[in-house]
Amino acid sequence: MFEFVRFAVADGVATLTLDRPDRLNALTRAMTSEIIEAIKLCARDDAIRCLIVTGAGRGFCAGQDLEEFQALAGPETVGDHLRRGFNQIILGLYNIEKPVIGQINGVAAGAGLGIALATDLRIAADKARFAAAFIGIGLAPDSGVSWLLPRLLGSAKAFEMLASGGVIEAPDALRLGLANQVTPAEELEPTVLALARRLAQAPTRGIGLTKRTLHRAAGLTLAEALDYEAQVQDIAIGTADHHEGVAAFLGKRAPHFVGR
Ligand code: LHQ
Repeated sequence: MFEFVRFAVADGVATLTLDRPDRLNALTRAMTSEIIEAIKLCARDDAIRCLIVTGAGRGFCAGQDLEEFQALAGPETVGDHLRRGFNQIILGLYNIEKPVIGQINGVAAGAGLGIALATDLRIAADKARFAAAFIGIGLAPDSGVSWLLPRLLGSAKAFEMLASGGVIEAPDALRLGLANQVTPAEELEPTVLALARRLAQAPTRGIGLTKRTLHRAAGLTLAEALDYEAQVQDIAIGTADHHEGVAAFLGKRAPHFVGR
């Protein structure tokens, strides 16, 4: 179905693998369209209850394919290129109301850093690196990095990383809160798969609504956030998984959540 990504679904877990390993999975137009399409597929399919995003080979994603970008001619501005392409990937991952795990197998640079930051949980291999990369080619951050990075690192560290073009290695990423967990490279895939399978058995609607409230709260006062929480809880209380969770607790048995 796709040429530049691999997309597989098993046990409620979708795995989206960026698949141009000889270019460290740098993003071409065609690959960008495929990623957007795969995210839409995940959003539409209720049987998918967790998404893993990873890269083939030794890189996660090296951002814009600079060779292709150099060769692109036409009336489209860079701004339009971003609006049509990378912005849709970032918003798609951020807004999808299911858990998204970034399986950060190697370097995440530029727009690839943006993709990593747009996931909900980043589990990194010990050899993974996070590189802003934009300043190395004289650019300002894009792909959500200006918004997501300071929220994770704080503004001073984010500026340092962006302005210096410095690279953050996996152990520092863990210490700074950029990665949730770091594993030896050979343990990355099984660790992420086990986590994804657990999340795929969890109350998916509740997780989706958790994302919604966290995102919304970022722009609200406490009083507004309290009101928004109350609105969202009115939705959560009507889910099958809420009823199952309470019934299982009172019945002293393990819950069986169906994601609705
Ligand atoms: C690549 C790339 C790449 C093509 C490695 N393109 N081939 C938005 C709008 C418009 C324009 C520009 O950008 C954006 C947003 C952005 O994403 S800006 C940031 C763009 N990305 C970069 O500037 C990163 C460029 N890459 C690097 O700095 C390094 O490759 C990193 C630090 C990612 C990894 O370094 P190494 O581990 O030493 O690998 P390498 O450099 O040897 O790369 C392996 C191959 O992949 C190599 O090809 P080769 O034929 O020599 O084996 C690279 O040329 C190729 N590659 N990134 N973005």
